Amino acid sequence: MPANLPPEYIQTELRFRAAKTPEEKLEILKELMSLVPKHKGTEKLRVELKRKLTKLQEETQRQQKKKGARGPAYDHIEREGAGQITLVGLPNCGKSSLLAAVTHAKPEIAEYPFSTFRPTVGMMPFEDIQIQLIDLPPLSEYTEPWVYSLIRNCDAVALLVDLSSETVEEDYLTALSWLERARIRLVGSRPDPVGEGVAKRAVALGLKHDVEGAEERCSRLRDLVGGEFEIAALSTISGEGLAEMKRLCFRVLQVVRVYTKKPGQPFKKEQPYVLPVGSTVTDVARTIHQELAEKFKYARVWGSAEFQGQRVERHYRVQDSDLLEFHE
Ligand SMILES: Nc1nc2c(ncn2[C@@H]2O[C@H](COP(=O)(O)OP(=O)(O)O)[C@@H](O)[C@H]2O)c(=O)[nH]1
Ligand SMILES: [Mg+2]
Repeated sequence: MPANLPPEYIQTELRFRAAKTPEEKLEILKELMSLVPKHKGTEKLRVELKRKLTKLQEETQRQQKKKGARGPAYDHIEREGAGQITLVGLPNCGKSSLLAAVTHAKPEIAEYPFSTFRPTVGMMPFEDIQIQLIDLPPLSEYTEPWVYSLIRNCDAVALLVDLSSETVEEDYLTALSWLERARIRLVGSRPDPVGEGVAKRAVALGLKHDVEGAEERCSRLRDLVGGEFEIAALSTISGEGLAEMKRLCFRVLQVVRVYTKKPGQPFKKEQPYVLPVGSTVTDVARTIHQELAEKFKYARVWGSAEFQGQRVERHYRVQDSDLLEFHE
């Protein structure tokens, strides 16, 4: 900090740092700029403040536009890939680090406090498909309603628990109770139709498994989760557990991948069709084309059927990794 700044400057800067909204920051920043004497020694500071001003002005304009145009900013994120999973947990449990470790996304580095209050989306490759992950602000008394909207709208929740915390049980229950207050109930891979609010399929993930004592805390967590959800322990620093975490994410989505080929032609591995578990051969045909769904007579299946290339009827349920051939 350059010398010769008036004492009010320090006071005002403290207020600037404590300010919560961009609007508030903008006002204080203008005050701050007026307090800087104009001479050679403060030139760098003035450039820096001007840069912040421009950024804040852009930010407030963007937010106002969003508010005016379509209400709350972030409560819907377009689904991409095989399914959408939200990363949910208490502050500092390692959500953003996980997103950065398994996708190409770069969770925002916060220059201002509010800039961390945004969802970040990344695509996580799993075998031959991609799973969409959404990094969210933490669950706390400050959590904004759009965070819960995103959780309600996603396909499944990854509930993240910090294994470096002495209070894993309490942390886990606190996270659940924040969700409960928002009328979101986490369920295992078989959704239960009873109970209040929205039921969301979930997996539990213990993070920072590399720290001392994490294994012991993880087994305490396993006892508590008690077979309710599947659980994996992982570390973004050592990379252990990441492969298992991806498998669990795929499983919790409850989808199957199906490949197709034309009769008489060799199988060329391409992007699979992704459908809900329980889908039939006819559902697959409909995904390809309505016309095909109407006119095919039977299909041959390689994979789940008893015999390779077995002829199956329209209501045959496909399994993950099945290869299908439609006959008209
Ligand atoms: N030891 C260890 N620290 C981690 C790991 N993942 C994240 N952290 C640290 O935990 C802190 C919080 O991480 P962050 O991803 O920002 O958490 P978030 O607030 O939940 O998004 C940071 O200081 C990270 O460096 C991990 O696997 N092992
Ligand atoms: Mg974060």
